Amino acid sequence: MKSTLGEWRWIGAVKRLDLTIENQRDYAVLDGQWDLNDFGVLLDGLSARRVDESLQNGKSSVTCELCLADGRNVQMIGAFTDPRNASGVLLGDASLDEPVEEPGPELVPVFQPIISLSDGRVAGFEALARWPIAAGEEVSTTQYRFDDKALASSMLIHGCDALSVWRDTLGRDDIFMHVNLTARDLADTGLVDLVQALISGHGLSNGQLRLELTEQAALRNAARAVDVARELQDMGVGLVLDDFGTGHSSFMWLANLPAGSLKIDQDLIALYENPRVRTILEALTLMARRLGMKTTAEGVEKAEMLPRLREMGFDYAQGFALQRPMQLETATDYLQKRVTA
Ligand code: G
Ligand code: MN
Repeated sequence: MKSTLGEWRWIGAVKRLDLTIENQRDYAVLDGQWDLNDFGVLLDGLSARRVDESLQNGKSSVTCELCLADGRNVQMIGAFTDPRNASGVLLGDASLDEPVEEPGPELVPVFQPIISLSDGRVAGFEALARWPIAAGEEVSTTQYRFDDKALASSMLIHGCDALSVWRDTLGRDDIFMHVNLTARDLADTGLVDLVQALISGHGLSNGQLRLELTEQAALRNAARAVDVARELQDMGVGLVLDDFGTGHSSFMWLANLPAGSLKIDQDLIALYENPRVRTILEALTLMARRLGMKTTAEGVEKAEMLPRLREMGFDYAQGFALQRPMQLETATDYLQKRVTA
């Protein structure tokens, strides 16, 4: 598993990379203030070039895999806070005693639209991870010990990148992006810093970035989850309770978390014709509205469900009946062309 090793800061005016390593003796060699050429000596040639390009080009986000001369990998993740300065976190293998992981295939971010049921417009997207097709077969995520923290960081970066592409190329700054977080991500002290760096680096508006949490994700440390959630909310990040209505979703959770919306689990949505389920769904949307929250029906597989869900009081719908997850280019095209349902 990767863990946060520390932080990095790039000061473009003096072309200096400051690395702060926290409590990780194994990585002490990285700690300090570096001239890029000197720093490059610690890395293999390709990594040195990647760092150089990422920092000198000033692209809004920075995601760099650094391969140290001893074979260990460190990820440098973050964003530019203005055209010359960037900062972020360093992730690496927790200890030298752990075997070095084989790198998995690189994930492909895909985006599934969330449609407003009142007018059929695209309100936002959920960022999802797909692994590339290898030798004609989809690579299952379970085949790889892919690590939660790196996944969430990567999806946060891709999600925020997409929002800035849509703003810059389509003039759309009214679109939101949902990114999924796990319990590990919530507990990671680097999360808030990374989110802050991405929001300011991309100049995102309040409420554009929304984090999806399942109750299971927060149960392990509910008090900390609520603290982190409040901190994120103060930064203008929306919170979404995912898979609501199944598993352990409880009303304490709803009472304590400052969430702006509820995603109702697809198993419950699939039973929308059952009279008891219908009553439950109507009560859920009413309760959400009274709490000032929006509701999304997820896993909508049939078009005929859309008017029914709207009658039941849902604000948004997401599912294969509307659109499958798409890569950035296709999603951009879709967003540009689709005006209403
Ligand atoms: O619960 P969560 O929001 O994380 O669900 C997202 C997952 O649901 C993704 O893996 C996505 O591909 C999948 N998904 C999206 N739409 C549909 C749908 O209409 N039917 C089913 N079965 N799965 C869907
Ligand atoms: Mn989700």
